[in-house]
Amino acid sequence: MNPERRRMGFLRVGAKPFEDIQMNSVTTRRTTIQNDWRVKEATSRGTSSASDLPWLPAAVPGHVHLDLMRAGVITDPFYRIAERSAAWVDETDWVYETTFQVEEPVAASTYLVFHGLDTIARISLNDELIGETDNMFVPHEFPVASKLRVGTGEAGQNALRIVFSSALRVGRERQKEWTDAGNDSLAPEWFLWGPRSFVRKAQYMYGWDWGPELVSCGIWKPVELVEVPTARLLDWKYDTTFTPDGKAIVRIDAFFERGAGAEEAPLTLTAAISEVGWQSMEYDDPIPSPVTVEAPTGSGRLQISSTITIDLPRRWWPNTHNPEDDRLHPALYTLRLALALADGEPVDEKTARIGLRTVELIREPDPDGGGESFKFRVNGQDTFMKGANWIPADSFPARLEHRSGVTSFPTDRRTEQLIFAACDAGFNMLRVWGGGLYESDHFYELCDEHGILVWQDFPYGCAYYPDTGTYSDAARREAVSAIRRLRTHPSLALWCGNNENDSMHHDGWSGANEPPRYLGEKLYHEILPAAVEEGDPGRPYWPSSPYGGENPNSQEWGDRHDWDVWHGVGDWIHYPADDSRFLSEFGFASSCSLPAWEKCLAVADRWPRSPAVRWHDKTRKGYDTYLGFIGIHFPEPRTLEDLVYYSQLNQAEALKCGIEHWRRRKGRCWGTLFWQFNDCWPVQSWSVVDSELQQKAAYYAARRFYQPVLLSLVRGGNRVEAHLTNDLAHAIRGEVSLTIETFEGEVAARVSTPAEIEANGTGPVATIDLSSAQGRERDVYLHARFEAEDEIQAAENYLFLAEPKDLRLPDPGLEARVERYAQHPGNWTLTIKARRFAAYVWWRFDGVTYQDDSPSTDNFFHLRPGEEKIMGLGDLEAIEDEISGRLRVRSL
Ligand code: BMA
Repeated sequence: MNPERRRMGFLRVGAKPFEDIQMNSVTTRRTTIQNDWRVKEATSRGTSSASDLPWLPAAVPGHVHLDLMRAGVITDPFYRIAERSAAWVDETDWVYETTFQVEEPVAASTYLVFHGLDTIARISLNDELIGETDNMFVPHEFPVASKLRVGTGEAGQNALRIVFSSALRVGRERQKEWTDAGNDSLAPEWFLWGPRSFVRKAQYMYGWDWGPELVSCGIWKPVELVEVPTARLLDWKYDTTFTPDGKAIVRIDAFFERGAGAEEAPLTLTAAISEVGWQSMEYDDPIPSPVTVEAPTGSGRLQISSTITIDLPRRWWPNTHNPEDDRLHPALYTLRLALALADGEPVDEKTARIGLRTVELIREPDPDGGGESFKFRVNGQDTFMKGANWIPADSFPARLEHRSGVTSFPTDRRTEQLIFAACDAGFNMLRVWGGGLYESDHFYELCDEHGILVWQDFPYGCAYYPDTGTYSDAARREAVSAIRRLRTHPSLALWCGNNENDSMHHDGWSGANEPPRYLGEKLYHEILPAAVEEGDPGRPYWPSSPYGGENPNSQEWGDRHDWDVWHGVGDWIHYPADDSRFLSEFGFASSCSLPAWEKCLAVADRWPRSPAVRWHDKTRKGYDTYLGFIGIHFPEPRTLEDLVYYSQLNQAEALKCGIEHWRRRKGRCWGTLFWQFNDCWPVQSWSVVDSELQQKAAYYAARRFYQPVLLSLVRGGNRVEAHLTNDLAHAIRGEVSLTIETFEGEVAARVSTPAEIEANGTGPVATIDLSSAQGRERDVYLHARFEAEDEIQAAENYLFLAEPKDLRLPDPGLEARVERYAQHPGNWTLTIKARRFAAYVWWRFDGVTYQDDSPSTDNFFHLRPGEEKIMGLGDLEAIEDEISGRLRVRSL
């Protein structure tokens, strides 16, 4: 992808932030309460008490662990095995306090809004209890007009206090209450029916097979005082109809609420749509004229609708699928909604990006056999989904929240870097996995801008959940709130009920300890689909991942998680036995990068079997099995650097093997979302980008195997067949050449043949006989290349005829240099040249966390004899001294 295009991606062209609205007495005012927070241990039930720790300064948004780390009370739990010694924090209750000043009288409708409290909290204002909360995923608000102290100096000081109860302890108590009340139940079990099932809080914080157990608590999203003298916009949705003559009719439904005393005030809502340009700040032409309608009077949640017709709509396409030019950014429009008094005085405003597209989930009986299709049709095109599973990008999600308040320009660089990386690797979908979060607005905005469709799980995962009484009511309220926030994003493709709960129950994960019924079923099969139908009709809903057919994890119906590889039969060579229709999970674990290890290990820990290295492996695989998997294909890791290199190469080959197979099966298979894209701390996991945002070998492999045009190789007996898979909206034709060559560069056999593949098609295009390689399998490699007639599309691939560890590779004679790019002295290039074949060339700057965010770099690649590769490294000015003399290049 063009880096230029990417940089444009986050210019907020045309978007007008709230701060620009002129404040006056009729306008809704939102003030962030961000300063002077402090934290202390609380006694168990609500009052703060003198305990051992003094009051510590607290950051809001934040988490208690982050405050304790800053104060030096605990060691960073990511460091070595410090996670263990932080366990007491989660058994403790914590109190947060601040004071804020209110100088002017406030409107009768004034609220304290908590955008996110993690989780079980009692809130008091000026020593009066104003509310209790127990869901991390939803905002909470409380009317406070009559409770605020107003005045200058001390008279206007308001004391806000939030006491967080230990979510672990409360979860245990609720579990006992549930059982004591005679409900359907099963014996308490830490993972499938433990405290986490009873608290609506991100499930991964309780520990996962790639994440630490840091349950934590805190004010994880901003706190605001919201004054509503006249009215405020609550949320909105839109729906697009494409007419036969090519227009788009956008119907917008906005929901608002009037302030006390303003129930009858004459109000209008103006809706305006303008095109977002990527070329310049000026390119923001208003398309249709704004539409103004009168707002209804009354109280409570009021609805107001308006319709705008766009004569020449530009469609929102997923990344790499725009039929006009696959490198174009998805088209976005800016929608502005403005509530005003009849005389034009502004009352409240919302600005957002919208995209015009259709997304359907196509499930049709398969005439060629059992089961049914499972594919996404975007703007009428069947689209193979290429992507991965997204987990929260930090164990403490507040570190990712916007620091300066919900209405400000988002600043979360980490999420940005990850979405850029997904986009550069050709992803068109991410699955926001059910053990995590409903992500931040910023996350979905980035997905909108970069054409990444989102498969959104509701946050329930790998467990039974109570699903009656207050639990089902709470689930319904949570779903309504999440749906209202996320439904405006063109990237949102699908709502999904949970992660793996249906297959867990079907497969009897709890063994003899079976519950009397499927606890949680009511949520995913009644409450959540009803909430989607009501709040976001038209968006597909899927009860679970995986789901479909009698066996939810079947290969014939719905989506499938293939964990036979890794958790079952083990080695990745078994992927081609899987003929599923949509792979929403499968993966192979590897070590994190050296920079990530350097962050979390002491020098003494830096060997493959040290206790700290093993602590940062939560896969529960058994360390010898994990190392054994590597040893099937690659040499045994003797150093930490070996562990990084060989495990990452093995993972890259694993994903390549599976994904190339499933892309060849396009027509039956319509998607691969591998497990998992990112990490939340430094760890050996299935991720391809680690917590230091270092791309692993499998990330660079993804850049190759997710290209719109893929050339892949399958060995069968004494021949190799080459396949072309074309995800473009037009046919491609050109020439394929297959060459068997020794590592020294002597050609043993070559085949060249014309090749053609229809739009969105796949098929075999060439074969080569292996007899010339017989007896020399360890000394040769197969190189395949496709050149299209249009000279734009090209693809290449490699195949070894022996295991990498058995290859008789000569010294490749690598030469590498980093230098300033003559034409642009701010930019640097890296050139690597091989005299003989170099397998899996890995370069890095020793001891430096270099951020590779340049789409033109590559790593862990092969070089043919005599080949030279020049890569742009971007601007290295800031780290010029750090990297000098530190370039390291290694090959197999
Ligand atoms: C599936 C996922 C995750 C897990 C992964 C690897 O179960 O949904 O829960 O991390 O497999 O075991």
